[in-house]
Amino acid sequence: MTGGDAMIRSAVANGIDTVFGLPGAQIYALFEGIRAAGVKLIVPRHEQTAGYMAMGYAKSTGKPAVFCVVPGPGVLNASAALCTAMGNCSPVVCLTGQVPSEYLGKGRGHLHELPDQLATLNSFIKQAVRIEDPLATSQVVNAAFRTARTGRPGPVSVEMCWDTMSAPAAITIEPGDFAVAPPEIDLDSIEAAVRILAAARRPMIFCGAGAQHAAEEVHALAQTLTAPVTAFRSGRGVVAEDEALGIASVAARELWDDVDVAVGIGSRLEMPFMRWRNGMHYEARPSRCPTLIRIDIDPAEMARLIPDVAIVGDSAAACRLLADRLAANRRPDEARLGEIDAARGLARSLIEKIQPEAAYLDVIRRVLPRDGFFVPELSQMGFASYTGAFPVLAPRTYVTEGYQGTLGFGFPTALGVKVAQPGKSVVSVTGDGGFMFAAQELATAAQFSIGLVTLVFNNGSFGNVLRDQQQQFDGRVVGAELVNPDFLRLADSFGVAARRVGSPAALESALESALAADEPALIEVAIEPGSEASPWPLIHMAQRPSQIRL
Ligand SMILES: Cc1ncc(C[n+]2csc(CCOP(=O)(O)OP(=O)(O)O)c2C)c(N)n1
Repeated sequence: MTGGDAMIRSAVANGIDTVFGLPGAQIYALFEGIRAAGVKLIVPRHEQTAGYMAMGYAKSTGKPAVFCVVPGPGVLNASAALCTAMGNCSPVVCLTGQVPSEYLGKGRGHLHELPDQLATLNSFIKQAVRIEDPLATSQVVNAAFRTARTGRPGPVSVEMCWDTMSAPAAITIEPGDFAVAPPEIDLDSIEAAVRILAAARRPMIFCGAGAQHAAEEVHALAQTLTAPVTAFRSGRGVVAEDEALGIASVAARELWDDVDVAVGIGSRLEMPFMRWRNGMHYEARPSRCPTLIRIDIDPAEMARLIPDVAIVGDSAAACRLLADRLAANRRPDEARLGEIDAARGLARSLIEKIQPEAAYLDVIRRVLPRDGFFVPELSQMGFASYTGAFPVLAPRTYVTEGYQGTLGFGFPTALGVKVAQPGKSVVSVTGDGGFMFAAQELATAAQFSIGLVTLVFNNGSFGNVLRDQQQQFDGRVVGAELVNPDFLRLADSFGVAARRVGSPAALESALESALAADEPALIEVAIEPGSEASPWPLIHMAQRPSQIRL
């Protein structure tokens, strides 16, 4: 087999049955390998989408996903997806090529040559490696999958030179490497946390992406403590936000000032320490802070934000140990449940003032099944959804971009989510600006029958920028107004069904029928430019929400 065959067969040995990829001469051997192995291939119209689709696949399943692109410009086209996957902890594996081995490092200017692709990638993804010896292909690819899944998950790339990838060699494929051993948990740290939590009066739990696989154990811990469980983006849905202990950010902020012990689970704790405080000021050891317990698989996190008790290990195992040890020490706290409910009610009354976003998000929540997927964007609807205006009801169903805030990730990522979740409803909720970053992928949706429903909220502007500029620069607007295509005719020309609506009620029936059809669909929602209430007072909350005037 060729090196390319071996790369694909090794990916298959690691559980891969679908690849997102865009071909080119240097990686023809990879595509021949995809064909020979019978792997499903989805070909988008830009490499960024190959990366985002893999990210959506990985984020919504918790399993690794693979994309294949040409080196140099192909890899760089996918680089925004790769840095986003790094930020949101997606185990994405990029298989790519390289110049012929005799040209490596010569600077001769061979096709797709970068001065140092490995160094470039290694500066912002988890690891980039090259297969130097074709006979070691299986071991290198297995190690790449292990790296992507071990510790804090993240993107990895594996490259191979054009000549070695194309040449036949006597390569053996070893079984995939599925056993990822988490670090052993130091029981002293568990005991220290138990002592603090046993006496905690108003503990609160913050989840991040690192808690998504641990829903049962987080529930057990939360119930033992009668602790509200909250999250900003990546950790939402671990505890459903319509359960007694599940709350989104606004309700959590209302309770925060009285919290005596905060427990971070697989979370960077961006919300309390960067959003609810001065985001320009960095404190590794925050002042004015409840006692802080952090559970994280990445020991480096404990230096970036220093807790009182650091538990390094798998969050499911750590929560189980804590819940078991605390069960005898704690009683259900009815009064606390009342406080959580009151905070939820207050949050709802404030969120209802964020119009029309709240009304549209209500409709989407009503129509989308509990286990349906919602992929937001950097947009008025997306930002408003952070507040709890869109309650998240199941793990992994709210697929976000994490701290990179990458405009344009939403539609292509949602395509990948739908490929991974063919039997589930998937909705991409985007602004007109963000949608146009990858609008041509309507072709991919049509060609591969990806039944994603995309809602384009069209306010004819980079609305967030428009409002910021109007508010901060005496009404002067620079570079925020857009001239858009006719989205219905655009979608139609790609063979994608499209409708335009202008009210939440009209969206309700349009969304119901689009989801029922389970075919690629675009719904344009016409929004008067500048008419959206700003969701930001309910995102950067220096004060308790009950003191905020909207
Ligand atoms: C890659 C990238 N480029 C630029 C931005 C800055 N940015 C954030 S929101 C936004 C405007 C989004 O406009 P649109 O998608 O139309 O949504 P709206 O705010 O109008 O609802 C821009 C330009 C960003 N976050 N990411």
